[in-house]
Amino acid sequence: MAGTQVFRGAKLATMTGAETPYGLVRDGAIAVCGKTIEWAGPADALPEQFASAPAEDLGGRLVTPGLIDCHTHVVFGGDRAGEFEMRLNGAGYEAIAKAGGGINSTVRATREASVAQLIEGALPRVDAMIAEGLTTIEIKSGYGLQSETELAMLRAAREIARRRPVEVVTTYLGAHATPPEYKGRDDAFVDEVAIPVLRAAHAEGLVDAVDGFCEGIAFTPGQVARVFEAAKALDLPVKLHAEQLSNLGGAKLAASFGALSADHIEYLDEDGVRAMAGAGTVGVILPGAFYTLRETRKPPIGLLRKHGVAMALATDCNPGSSPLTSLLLTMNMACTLFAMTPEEALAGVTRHAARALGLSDRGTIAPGMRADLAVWDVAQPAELAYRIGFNPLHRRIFGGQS
Ligand code: DI6
Ligand code: FE
Repeated sequence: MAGTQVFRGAKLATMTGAETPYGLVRDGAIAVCGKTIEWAGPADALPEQFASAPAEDLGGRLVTPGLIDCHTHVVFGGDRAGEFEMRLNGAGYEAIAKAGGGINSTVRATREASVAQLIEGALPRVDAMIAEGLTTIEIKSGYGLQSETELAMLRAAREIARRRPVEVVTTYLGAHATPPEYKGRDDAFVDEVAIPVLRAAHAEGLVDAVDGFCEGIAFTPGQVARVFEAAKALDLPVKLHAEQLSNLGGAKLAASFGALSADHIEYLDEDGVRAMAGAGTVGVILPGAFYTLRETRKPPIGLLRKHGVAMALATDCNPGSSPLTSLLLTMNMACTLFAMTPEEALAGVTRHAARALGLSDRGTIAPGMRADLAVWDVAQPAELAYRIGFNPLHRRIFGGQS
């Protein structure tokens, strides 16, 4: 077939959810036409129609779906190394936030940055992720908290997809924190800024989904529900930072809106897990924030498994609670800190991450899927989560292009 390309000599971790661990095909082949996988399976079963297509031997290397980071705040101004230092000298994350530091210090720096500066700041972080096989990234707003800067963050996020071979999914996170000019007037901020700016950003085509931060230091379930109602009216999917530092019933609220995901969820209880299972809401596990904040309460992995809630894994890359740009290290942390299995970790950055973004065209190696692939110099898939600080990526294929 014209324009078709075949990869042979590949050990495929198809991640299709089939019975075999990792959906592994030991001696596999993949036929790619344009941006799409036409066929994938055992090399000796490659259909006749692909026999004459140009073929490339991958030398027995492991091929996985391209990695997907489904929760990042990778666009922001400034950094918070000073705050990191303060925490290690005894100040708490919530105390720093209440004293005007934390998220609001990044808000100040982000408001001072131009779109060009936001892009320049984010690209090295995105490049570090791409170097580890990333092909799709979600990027949130939420450090502007005023019209102009929220729009600037989302424009910067869209521009990253034009500057780099990576797909970007944007999330509007206007209800992330209350900025200083609205201090003590959270409700007014939600109604006068978070919701109207969502409508403006949506009108500019900048929003793929809507998120909120439901927490004692952020917004109540009632305030989040108002933002979600506005999202629903625009036909936008929702997701939520829920149960990170306490249990306010955020995951249950998210599930009641049919949310794509509830994220962090360290304090999630079985009731919340049941609600997520019923709604098909993905649990996004963020070990980078748990690690950085030296939290001790772990997400209820056993309950999520028991109720069949899909678990995704993401970096939560942000300057405060998770200055992390490595999905491989995220996988390792999920295994070592939360006892997720290496297979769950890989599913968390492929199949389940795609689901957390509402994307049905990626995250597995199967016919009809985007030809986003990562080729690794490893003998077995468990090595991806096993190593610490080592990058075995051999090459990345993005939309069929090397
Ligand atoms: N939870 C997080 O982990 C990030 N945002 C949120 O709602 C942290 C944001 C920050 O500290 O800058
Ligand atoms: Fe986050």
